[in-house]
Amino acid sequence: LLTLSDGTRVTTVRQWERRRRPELLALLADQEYGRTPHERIKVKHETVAVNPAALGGRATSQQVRFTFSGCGRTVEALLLVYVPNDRQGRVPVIVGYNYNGNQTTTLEEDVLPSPSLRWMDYSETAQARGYQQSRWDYEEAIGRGYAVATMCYNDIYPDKPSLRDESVAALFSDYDAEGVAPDEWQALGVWAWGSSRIADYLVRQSWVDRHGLALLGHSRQGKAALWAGAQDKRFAVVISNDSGCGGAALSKRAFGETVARITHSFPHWFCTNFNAYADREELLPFDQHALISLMAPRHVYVASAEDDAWADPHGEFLATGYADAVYALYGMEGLGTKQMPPVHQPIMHDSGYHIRTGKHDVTAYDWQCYLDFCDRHLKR
Ligand code: GTR
Repeated sequence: LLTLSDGTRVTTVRQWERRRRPELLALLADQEYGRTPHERIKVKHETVAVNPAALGGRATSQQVRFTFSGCGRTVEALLLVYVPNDRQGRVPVIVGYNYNGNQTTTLEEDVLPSPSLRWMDYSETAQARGYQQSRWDYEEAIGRGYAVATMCYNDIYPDKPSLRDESVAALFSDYDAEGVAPDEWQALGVWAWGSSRIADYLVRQSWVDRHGLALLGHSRQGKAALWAGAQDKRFAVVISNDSGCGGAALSKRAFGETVARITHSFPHWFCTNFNAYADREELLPFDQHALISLMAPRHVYVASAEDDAWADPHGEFLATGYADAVYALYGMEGLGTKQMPPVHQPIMHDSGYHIRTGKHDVTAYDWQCYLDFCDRHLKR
């Protein structure tokens, strides 16, 4: 982590920030996630619904339509925000994508279905109101003084290779429907970009503490959250829940999901340069601890689940711990141990980690830990 490509040892924050950090960002873009375009496309925001009596009167919900446009086309996305009614001044915000649509994150009747539902062939059950409400502990977050902002990730890039033309990527001027360049961004890169557009909106709201943005992602969205947080320093806390291969887990362990498996099952997630590391992880010029370390001196929290071997909990723990070297440069405290903690014994320093019992999921226990970690770092 602390050796430049020319062999120079990095011993100061200045060298890290001026030389090594940009070098790693460029490597991750070229070889794994693809380049994020510099071009700015048009985004329009319209508040389509406000409910001051949401969550039994404890919150105000706002639903905001984002219309992205470029190259004569548009893509619509819908942001759902819950803001605590009992607040003094600005509040921190937990930002995260949901999987099956905003309407699946809550039982509240007025929450509109996400526009991308029309692309996805979810069963009635999978798109039903409240279907994934257990993953969104709005009550707890609101009670602890946090707003929550969520959008369906499919609104930004519908998660199928065949739907690339319907994604936000197709709005950029160098988009080529016929093929992708080897270092071109694909879904993970586009999802990460979308999180930054949510941040653009939030930091302009009068109720938002712009220094209090936490980005939370589960699984494939845990991967995208780390990549977004690496690029966008407005996210003061980045939380990766069960992100596994291409997220927090070390690729070179090749334990659970491997580069070969993931690039084969999901050819539209990473840039195509990444395919070259299938069964050849040892050739990667970095590993995922590099991605995690790019959050420093901001805060990163990684979580695993005991029955989620596919995501390689031990590899997620080790990668988080290897990033300690960069926190140390800043005089900050990383995990501070190479010994994996037992279940339900979170480590919460400048970076953090826990493993809980149970399967691949986001649970109330995870939210408790994330809010505890945010309390430490976002509440002033
Ligand atoms: C799995 C995939 C994982 C993870 C997961 C998810 O099928 O192998 O990398 O992304 O999906 O996003 O739920």
